Amino acid sequence: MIDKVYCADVTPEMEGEHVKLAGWVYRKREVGKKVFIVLRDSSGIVQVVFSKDLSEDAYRLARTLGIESSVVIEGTVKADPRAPTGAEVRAEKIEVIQNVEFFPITKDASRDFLLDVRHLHLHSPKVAAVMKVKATLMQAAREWLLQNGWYEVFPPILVTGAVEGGATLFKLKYFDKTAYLSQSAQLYLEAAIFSLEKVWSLTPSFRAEKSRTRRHLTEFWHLELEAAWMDLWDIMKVEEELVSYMVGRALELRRKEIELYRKEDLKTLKKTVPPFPRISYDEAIEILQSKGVRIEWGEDMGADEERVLTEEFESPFFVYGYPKGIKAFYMKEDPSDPRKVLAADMLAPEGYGEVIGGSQREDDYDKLVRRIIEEGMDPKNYEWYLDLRKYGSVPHSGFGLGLERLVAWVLKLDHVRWATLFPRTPSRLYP
Ligand code: NSS
Repeated sequence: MIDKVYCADVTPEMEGEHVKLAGWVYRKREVGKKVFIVLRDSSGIVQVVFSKDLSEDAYRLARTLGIESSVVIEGTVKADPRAPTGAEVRAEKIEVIQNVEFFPITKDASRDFLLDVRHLHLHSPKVAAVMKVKATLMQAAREWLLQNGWYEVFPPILVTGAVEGGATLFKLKYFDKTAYLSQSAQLYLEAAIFSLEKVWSLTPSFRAEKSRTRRHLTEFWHLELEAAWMDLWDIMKVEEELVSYMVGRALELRRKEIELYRKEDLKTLKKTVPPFPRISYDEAIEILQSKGVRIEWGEDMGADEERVLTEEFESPFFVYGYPKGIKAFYMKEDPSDPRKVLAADMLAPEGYGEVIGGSQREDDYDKLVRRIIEEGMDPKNYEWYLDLRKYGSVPHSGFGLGLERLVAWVLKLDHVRWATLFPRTPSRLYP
């Protein structure tokens, strides 16, 4: 329907214009001899008035409509300060595509029920706002990546080995072999830098995480970057520039949607400007201990510890220089302290915590083999990856950003599952 006018495009300046609208019934009320319908489509809403005097047929049809019915309406624009958007459409004609007698989602629906009927929950403009913000964050990422000379690549999802530990691998039968669902494109991106130097990908990543936290999905969208010739400090700069650009563009292009969730509370988003604060893991442990958190040097920080740490910051920030024992095999040993690796996580403020995990990669063949063995893995399974350290090895670094985690923070959602179309968690595979 190419001649359709979008609801949000109906403005008082269009007074007197004839328009055709197509959408869904969002609200309906009857007052005297009039039916007021708030029509919604992907752009927003507009009020449509049906009066017996103008068109008796349309008025009678409008009276029968249930919430979420799909309709095509023709009418004339009338400026009206009382209408929610300052203009309304006086209906002359209506075509009912489908009348819905009863929409299963009512005001008192529980959150569990909303997830059970997620396919219908997606009708909600408030849910659509999340998806628009997510799309805009990725649009911004693409803009930034293009402007800065990064190549998009398309890595495999069916893989033969772990990147982030065997415990969270999803295993599947691959003819007479075993395959896994990718946890991260990283190892493949590392291979791609030898000709493309700066590469990125957006893929679903899978983690068989049984942990039921507000920041874990079993399937999430993973934005990963990998670059030759960059050390940890270089890649941290890339991270803060990319993330501040994404957040800045979202504020610019999706203010209305963000305010739906955050109201006036935009301070941390506005403070997302480089350089982000940087603290070492050692400092992080000291801060936590001084705040009464029981954690010792060498232990990993979970969501709870990170939440406490975020109280110290008003923008995203970095924690760098983690102990080797709690980080992945591919991270480069810190030449100035072999107990540590050249890794940095980016944490979002307001209790959210880790949104990015990144590091410089171990580029030394012998050290990498040793790390693989130490982690209890078989170097034979990583032969191709080890080859990358034999034929023109270069210093290189990269990171992965969990898109749902970024969205959850930007919109202050209480769980990453609300940041994805159809969330996958240990207890949810349907719809
Ligand atoms: O495990 S990570 O910390 N790091 C990697 O996967 C690296 N191999 C990425 C790389 O360097 N190319 O995951 C990266 C980010 C992490 O900071 C989260 O934001 C997100 O991916 N992530 C998740 N989001 C949602 N659910 C789950 N389960 C999850 N796991 C990681």
